[in-house]
Amino acid sequence: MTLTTSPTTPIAPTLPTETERTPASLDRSALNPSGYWGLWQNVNSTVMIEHSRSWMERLGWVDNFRAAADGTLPERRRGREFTDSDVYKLIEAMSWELGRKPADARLRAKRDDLVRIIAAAQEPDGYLNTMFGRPGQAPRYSDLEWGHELYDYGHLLQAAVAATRVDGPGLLLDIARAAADHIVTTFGDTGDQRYCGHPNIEPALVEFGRLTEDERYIRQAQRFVERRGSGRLRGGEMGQEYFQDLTPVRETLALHGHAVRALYLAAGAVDVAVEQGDHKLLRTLERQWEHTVRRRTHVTGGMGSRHTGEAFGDDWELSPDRAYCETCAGVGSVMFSWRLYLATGDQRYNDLIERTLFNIIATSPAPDGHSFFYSNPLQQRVEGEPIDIDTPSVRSATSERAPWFDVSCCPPNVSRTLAVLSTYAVTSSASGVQIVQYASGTWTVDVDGGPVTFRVETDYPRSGTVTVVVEDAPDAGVTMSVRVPSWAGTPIVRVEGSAVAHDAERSTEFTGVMSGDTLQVTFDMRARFVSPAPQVDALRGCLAVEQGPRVFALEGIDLPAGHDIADIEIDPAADLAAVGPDLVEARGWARSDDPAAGWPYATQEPAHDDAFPVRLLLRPYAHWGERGRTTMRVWLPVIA
Ligand code: FUB
Ligand code: ZN
Repeated sequence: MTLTTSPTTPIAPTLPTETERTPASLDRSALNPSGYWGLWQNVNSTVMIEHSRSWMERLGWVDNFRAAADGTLPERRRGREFTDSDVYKLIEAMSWELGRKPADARLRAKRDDLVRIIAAAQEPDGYLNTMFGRPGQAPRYSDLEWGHELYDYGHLLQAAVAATRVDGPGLLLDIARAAADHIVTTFGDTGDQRYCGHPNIEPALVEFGRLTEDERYIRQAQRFVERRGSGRLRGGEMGQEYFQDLTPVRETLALHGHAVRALYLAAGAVDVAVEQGDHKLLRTLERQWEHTVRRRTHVTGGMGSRHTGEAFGDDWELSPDRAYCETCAGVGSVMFSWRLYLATGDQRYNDLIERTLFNIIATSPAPDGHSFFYSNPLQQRVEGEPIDIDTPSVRSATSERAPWFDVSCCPPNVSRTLAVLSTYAVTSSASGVQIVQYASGTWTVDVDGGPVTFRVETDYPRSGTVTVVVEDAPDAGVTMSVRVPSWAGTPIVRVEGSAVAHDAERSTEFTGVMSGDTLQVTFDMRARFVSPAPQVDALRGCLAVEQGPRVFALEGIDLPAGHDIADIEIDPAADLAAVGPDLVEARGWARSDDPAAGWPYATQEPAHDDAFPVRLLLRPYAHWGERGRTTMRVWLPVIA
């Protein structure tokens, strides 16, 4: 079997076969460990990955594989039906980490141990799942709606892609190839014509096909994408929309149903469109993205308006307190947007990635990496109950991050994303280098004429200055561009050296960049108000505050004693002031509830003479809940 892992193949999760833009490689990039994202990577590497591993051991999710090999299933099986996938996601995160830190022998030993445990559980025909198929268990593929077998394989294949791109072929590739062959045999043209209740196998099969240069896997992904929407899944109490089985992908106008499912499917459909050169399908997916972002996405980039079904809502259904915004939906959104950016070069996709990274992915884990938000609502009305750090939590209910969940898809999803962040920051094409996310670190990428090595120095998002120091460039010079975020206006640009700066489509382009040049852009980082479209009825009369790419929030803990966050209104006429690196001051009013009013309705607007002025301190939404249980809101009512 040929493998696309020559020394020049980048190490990254998504590598389209034919592409103008190639993601940076994990082994040729490094985030500065004291930068914003470098710090997160460090917490991931030193705490989060091991935290997830130990919970999976403690709860028996790894033991399920041991029991499968021992023949002691189903008696010993523990956890929800999809826990196999979490072990695979963990292996993926560990593998990418090994791409960053190949000398980490302890991590390698733990990863390899997990791979051996999984290998022992695989059936001779490639089938691998701890929940189905043995005496006493439901038969294989007897519950495609809820069983997650193909979803689990998706994570297995993605883990194998990571391990193989990092280390070359090994046992995990063999396991994944046997599983992928089994899938093609079972679900091919002459086989079972159904598909999984939870998409994920689609992007995974495409990437596995790219890795192995085996068209069969890509064609199987295409089959799964094309079949969906034919109503072959039993809708049950959630209905077929939950599974994206109401309309074929090509006829779907906006993402709908369960948000993570919809986003993974969309990501896989982009992969299929790109590999098949299917421009019509690609355009359809771009339109789905446009509609979803315009009408079904929260200001944080969060997706999923409904707790019921963890689902997208209808157009404009963006209520802040009921927002679900699962962390995994944030990961899925990054996957979808990243594929569209690679396919089109359009910077609006990177804008959404940035928003989602700073306001969803960075919100989920606590700074110490030991606890997580599963859902990310934009308003918390009550402090909620204290979390027991020794007990898995239900998905979400309180204002504290939980150490683990009965359904713990999110923590390892964050881990696998953080580990590869340097590859999402920079792409290269024959003619140049594109810096699309700002993080301090170093990168080497290839362009026509040779490698380009540069370092980015910035404390973004705390400041808006991004400095690119070019250490090595081809003698003929290179073109480098820096994305200009949609909120940023025209940046201030400085050059030291021979490069020349131009305004380009949603970026600043530097031509004729030589070794030794320094390029600098400075974005306006003044805090600003943002208002919702009038159609978002749940947000009428409210404003939010942003600074750079970050959304800010007011927490009850910062209010004067005795005030409920529900009593606060913001004054849009007063200036916003940055009073600290992560602190914005606004002016507002506090009004007391009047129990004598009897109920919350009156024929007249409330008068202002019962309100008194308050100083409002807003902090990045990503940091909310870090100082203890509290109420919180992003959207603040404007004084009446
Ligand atoms: O079904 C597997 C995962 O569990 C989903 O992606 C999450 O939304 C959670 O329901
Ligand atoms: Zn999740």
